[in-house]
Amino acid sequence: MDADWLVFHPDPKKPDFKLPKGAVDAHCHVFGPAAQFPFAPERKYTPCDAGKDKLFELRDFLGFERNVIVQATCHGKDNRAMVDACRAAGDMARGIASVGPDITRAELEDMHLAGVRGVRFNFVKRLVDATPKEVFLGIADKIKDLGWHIVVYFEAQDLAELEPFLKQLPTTIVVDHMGRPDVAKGVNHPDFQRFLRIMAENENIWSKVTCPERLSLQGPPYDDVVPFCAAVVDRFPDRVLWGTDWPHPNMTTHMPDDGALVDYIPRIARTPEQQQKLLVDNPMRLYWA
Ligand code: 0GY
Repeated sequence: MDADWLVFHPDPKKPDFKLPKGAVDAHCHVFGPAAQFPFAPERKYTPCDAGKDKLFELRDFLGFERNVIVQATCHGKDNRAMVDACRAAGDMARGIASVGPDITRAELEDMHLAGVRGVRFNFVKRLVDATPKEVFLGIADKIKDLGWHIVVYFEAQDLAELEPFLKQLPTTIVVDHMGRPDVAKGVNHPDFQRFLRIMAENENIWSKVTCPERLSLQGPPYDDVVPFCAAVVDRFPDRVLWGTDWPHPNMTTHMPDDGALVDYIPRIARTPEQQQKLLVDNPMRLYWA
């Protein structure tokens, strides 16, 4: 792994917040293990091993029932580690793949059988080389008949330029980490208001209210990110998802305690109704219907 890589928390706390029955960790990854599933040559980082067994252990420890495993960029378009984890979990996991324009229908159907329900389009420059939008549109066309959706990862400064592209996508869209707002600017800044407006105008756009540990300038317990997550949950309670982001790739300041992250949930989804939608009803509708 990279010399400065931060390894996931070895001993997270048991959450005080009791997750509702059937809760889904809707954003997490598996890394390798590299001896079985080598990392991609084009990767921008080399992580520690964080395989499916560790993920399922954490799922059970925190009180989740299901996972949505998102293909991590360190595995490029080689989805074998993610697909293997989905198969091993049986019906308790779904996957999001990264694919190229040459993907065949048979390959997509095979992944569908394993539990894959979407593809990820990544615009974060430190993670991937740029993919032309026409290529993404071609992939969108290939996956839409399977009932899959598209997860998009971008940073706040890119949203204005991406808006017309998002409007062209023919499926449900799930935005990672609220489009990574700059929390120093505050909820009322035009950048975050643009994100809320786009969600209001496009009912096919969902958001993960995830990764306070990435967005926070203050560090734990991430007070500065609460208003952003809460604003999205309050306005769009039927279109939000939550996940741990375990094993937390590319953290540089600190490694979050996954149990403390679970305790963050009632601060951003403040009623039992919001929590039920965020953790159970929404992910079940999108991934298991
Ligand atoms: C995340 C965030 C990051 C990395 C990846 O696939 C990835 O490599 O998603 C990041 O570095 O911001 O969602 O895990």
